[in-house]
Amino acid sequence: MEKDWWKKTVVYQVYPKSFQDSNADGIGDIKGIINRLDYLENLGITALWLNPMYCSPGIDNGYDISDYEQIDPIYGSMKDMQLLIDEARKRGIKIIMDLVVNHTSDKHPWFIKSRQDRTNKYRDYYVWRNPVDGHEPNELQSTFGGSAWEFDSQTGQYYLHQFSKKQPDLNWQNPKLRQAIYKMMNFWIEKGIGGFRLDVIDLIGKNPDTMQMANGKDLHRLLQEMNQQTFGGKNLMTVGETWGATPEIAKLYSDSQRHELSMVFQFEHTQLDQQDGQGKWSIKPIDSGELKKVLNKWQVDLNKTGWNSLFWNNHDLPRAVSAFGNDGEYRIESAKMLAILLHLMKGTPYIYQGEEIGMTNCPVDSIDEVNDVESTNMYREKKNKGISDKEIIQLINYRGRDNARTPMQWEGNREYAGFSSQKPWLHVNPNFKTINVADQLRDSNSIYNTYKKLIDYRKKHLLVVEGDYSLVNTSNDVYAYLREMDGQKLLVVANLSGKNQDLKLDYGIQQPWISNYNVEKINLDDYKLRPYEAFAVEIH
Ligand code: TEU
Ligand code: CA
Repeated sequence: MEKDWWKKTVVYQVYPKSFQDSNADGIGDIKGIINRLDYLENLGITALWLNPMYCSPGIDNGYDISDYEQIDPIYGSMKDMQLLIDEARKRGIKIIMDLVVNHTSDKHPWFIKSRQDRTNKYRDYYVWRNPVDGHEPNELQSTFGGSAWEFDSQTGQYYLHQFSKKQPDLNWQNPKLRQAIYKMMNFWIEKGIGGFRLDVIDLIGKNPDTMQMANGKDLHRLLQEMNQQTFGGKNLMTVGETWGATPEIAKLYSDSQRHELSMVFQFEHTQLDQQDGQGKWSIKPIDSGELKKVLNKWQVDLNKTGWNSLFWNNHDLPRAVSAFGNDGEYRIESAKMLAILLHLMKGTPYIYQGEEIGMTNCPVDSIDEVNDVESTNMYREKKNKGISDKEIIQLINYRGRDNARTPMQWEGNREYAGFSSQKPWLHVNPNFKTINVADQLRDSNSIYNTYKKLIDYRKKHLLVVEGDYSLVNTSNDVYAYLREMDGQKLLVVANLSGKNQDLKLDYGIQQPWISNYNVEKINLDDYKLRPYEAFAVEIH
C-alpha cells in the first residue's frame, strides 16, 4: 500500500445505528453496512470511519465501552465485523475504527474491579481522589453537565468523568493501563483495519489536580509512545478528535517527523455560530467573513507542515446544509456549494452519512422525542433553572446531536425510508420523501452526483492532493481560492450567501468543470454570482 495513502482518500463516516438495519429490529447493523458497500464504492470513497460498535450499555450510543474486543450483539458479531473488513477491502475501502480510550463504561470489568476497594490492581486504571472538606475535589465540570466528579460510597472517594458519570475517565499516567490499551489496539490492527479515529484524544494528558484537561503536558509524549507500540510504521491512517487544537497544536500532532497521528479534526469553524465563550448551547448567526478567515487560516498554516482533515459535520454536530448552507429554498444549491468549496481544499475530506444527499436537521416538538444524553441532561439542567420548554427545544432543534443521527434516507416510497421495516430507534426525518438516495442516484444533477464528481476528480488530479493553496481576494461573502502545482491552476469560487454577489477576477472567459448552476461559460472579469453559486475551473 502506497505510503501516505490517506492523503488521497475521501473518508465516509457511518453512524452504524442509523445507517441500515438488516434484521428488522429498527437498529442499523454490520450486515446492513455490508449490504450498502456497493453504494459506497459507487460514490467513490476509499475509507469508512465507523462510530463505535463494541459491547456497550449504550448510554452514549457506544461511546461507553464495556468490552473493546467484542462487537455489541445489537450490531452483529465479530464474524460479521471481519466480513465487513474483508468485503470493504475487496472494494478498495479501508475500515477506520473509532478508538475511545479517554474513558470506558462504568460496566467495563476494569471499572467494576477498580471500584471494589482502594488497593486492587485496577484501582489506578481510573482517576480516584479524596473528598476535599466533604465535597468534590475541585470545580471540574463534565461536558454533559454537572460536576466531573462522582462520589463512590463503597470506597469513600470520587472518580473522574469528563462525560457522563457512566463514562469514568481512564488514568493515562498508569503504564499498566497504557499497555492494556496498546494490546487492544494491536488486536484490531491484526484484523486488517485501515486505522483509527481517536475519540477526544486531546484529553488523555489530563491533570485533574491542576484542572488542565485538554492539551495536558504529557499528551504528545503519550501519543508518540502509542504510535511506537501500535500503528507506527504500519502505514495506517489515524485521525484525532481534538476540540482544543489550534494550527500550532495541530502541527504537533500531524507533522510526520514527530510520529504521532496522520491528522486531527479541529472544530474552530463549527463553533462560529456560538456566542463568545458561552459554549454549544448559545446561538448566533455565522458571519461569512469569519468562516472564510478560519478555513483559510487552517489551509495556510498547514500548507507545508502537518495535514488537515476537512469536514462540515459529524454525528455530534448539526447537519452541514442546516448549519452552513440553507436547508429551505436553496438546499440543493447550498449543499453542492459546500461540497465544492470543501472537497477541493488541501487535506482529507470526510463525508458524514446523508450529507451526500443534503440531509437536513430534524426538529422535534417535545423532549419525549429526544434520545441523546447530552441534550436530555441539558434539558434537565435548564428546566431546573426555570427556562421554558419552548426555549430549550429550540436549542435542541438547532444544535442537538439527534439532528445528525436520524436514520439514513434511502428511499422515498418505502416506510421508514428503507432504513428498516420496523419502527427505528430514532424517528426518520419526514422529509425523506423528497430527500433520499434512490431519487438522487437517478438524477445526474443531484447533490449525490456532485459529491461523486468531486471524489473522482480528486482521484485523477494530484493537484487537489498536493497543490499549494492560496486565497484569492474577494468580498467577505465570496470564498475564492487557487490550487497550484507544476504550472497547473485550479480556481474555486463559492458564494457563501443567499444573495447575489459581484465577482471580478481578471481571468477572462472560462469553462467550469463543475458548477452548482450548470453554467457552461463564465466571464470571470465581470460575473454575478447567484445565491450559493459555486464552481471550479482549470485556468489555462
Ligand atoms: O465527542 C467529544 C465531545 O466533546 C462532544 O461530546 C462534544 O463536546 C459535543 O458533542 C459537541 O456537540 C466525542 C464523541 O464524538 C461523542 O459522540 C461522545 O459523546 C464523546 O466523545 C464522549 O465519548
Ligand atoms: Ca438490526
